[in-house]
Amino acid sequence: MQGLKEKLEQQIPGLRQQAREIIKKQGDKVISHVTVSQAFGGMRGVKGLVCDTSVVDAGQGLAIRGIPIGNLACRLPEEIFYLLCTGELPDAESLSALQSEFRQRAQVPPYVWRVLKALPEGSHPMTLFSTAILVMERDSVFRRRYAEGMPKDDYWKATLEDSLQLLAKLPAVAAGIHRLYTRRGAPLPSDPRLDWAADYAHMLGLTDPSGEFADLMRLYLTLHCDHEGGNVSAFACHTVGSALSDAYYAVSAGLNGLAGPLHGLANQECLQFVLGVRKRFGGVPTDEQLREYAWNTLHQGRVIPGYGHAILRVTDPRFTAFHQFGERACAADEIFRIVDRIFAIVPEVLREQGKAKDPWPNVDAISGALLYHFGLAEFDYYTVLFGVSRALGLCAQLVLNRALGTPITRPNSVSTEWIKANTQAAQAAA
Ligand code: NMX
Ligand code: MLT
Repeated sequence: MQGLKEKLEQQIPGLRQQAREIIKKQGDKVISHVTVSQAFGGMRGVKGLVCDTSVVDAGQGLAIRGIPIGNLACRLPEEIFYLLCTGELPDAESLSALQSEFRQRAQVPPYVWRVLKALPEGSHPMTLFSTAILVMERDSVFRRRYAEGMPKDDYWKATLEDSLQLLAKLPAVAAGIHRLYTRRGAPLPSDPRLDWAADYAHMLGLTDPSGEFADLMRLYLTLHCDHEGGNVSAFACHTVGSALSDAYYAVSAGLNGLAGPLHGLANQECLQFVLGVRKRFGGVPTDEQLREYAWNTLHQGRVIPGYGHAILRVTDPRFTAFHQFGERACAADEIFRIVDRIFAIVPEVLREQGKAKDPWPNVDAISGALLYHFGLAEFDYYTVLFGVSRALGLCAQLVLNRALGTPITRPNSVSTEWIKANTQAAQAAA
């Protein structure tokens, strides 16, 4: 057995050596070029970052350290965190050691609840979540040790400690936010006998006699953990972390990006869309009704939430994993059936419209339907669940970047005048 820190301690010298050699021998090789459209268009397709925790292939979707996400659907999120950080799944003892690291750090400081209660009525659950993380920054080991003159080689250790502290507390923080937001009362105490996801399910306080909701939470927190380095939450977290802002600042920044409707908030928008369909047709619509509804949405200039992706060009394997769960757990559920019909109709409509490069569903198209089935009905809370999971990947990426001494992110921007002058000059020369 090897604890996470010991395993990283063993791996990091080799990773540093490998990066140094690649830069020395291949540093001048061109791996990407940038067109004017990409500069104006969100840098789509520009290869300008290194991220080893996971890869997203347009035709296959997410693989964590080379393992397709579908093959990890039965794993615990704690195992996934170990895998993200080290490239290996933990053995039983290493897993149990990591779970005990989390348990030792799970107590949420009481000041968090005082701050959250003081936020104005109507604040979004993601605002509460990001604020809770930000206020815990007060306890950052990285910030304290940096001020004490910590050597650069140790940055990753302090980042790992901050990450463990943060991840250990997120289920309780997130569950407490749900209870606060829904006026269900004081946070429920954690049950130290449970794994990270099951404890979160337990602290949400929903009845779960079959244990299926806990299973859904394990799956949910595994599937959303990471999506390579260029998505908004990962890139925002990376950029903030690259200034040596500690994990609390960086993760909070990443989650603020996740809170956008084109990113993680799409999961709340999706359920709203599905409920809108049910309300409009009084149940599961016919295919023709649904086609018309989808076209109306597009004609109003709105996107169909949960469909399309910046990289993927196939059905998101995370959608497929949730779909398989839904078929087992709630195939007859009306909301699940509507999601299924949308899956049958919307790709065809988007293809016909011809704008979206990817007409297929992403993870957000289905996750809310499953939560709703199990009684988690407050859909403006859903992105918090996404955030608890995504924090695993954000933290793993931060630890590895601190280990490699990745420098501050600072690409160049150019002005429109510069683009005009340079493209015209190139045109004139041609
Ligand atoms: N419905 C309608 N139009 C769409 C959709 C969609 N689902 N997806 C893309 N388009 C449009 C897009 O708005 C753009 O239109 P315009 O030229 O008028 O600006 C055009 O198709 C080309 O966009 P793409 O290049 O295909 O997509 P892009 O890479 O820019 O954006 C998303 C990717 C995911 C932001 C986009 O597909 C979208 O807005 N989807 C709906 C929101 C969503 O599901 N987000 C969740 C992403 C996953 N996540 O977990 O974070
Ligand atoms: C994600 O999980 O981060 C989303 O699918 C968005 C993305 O990859 O751009």
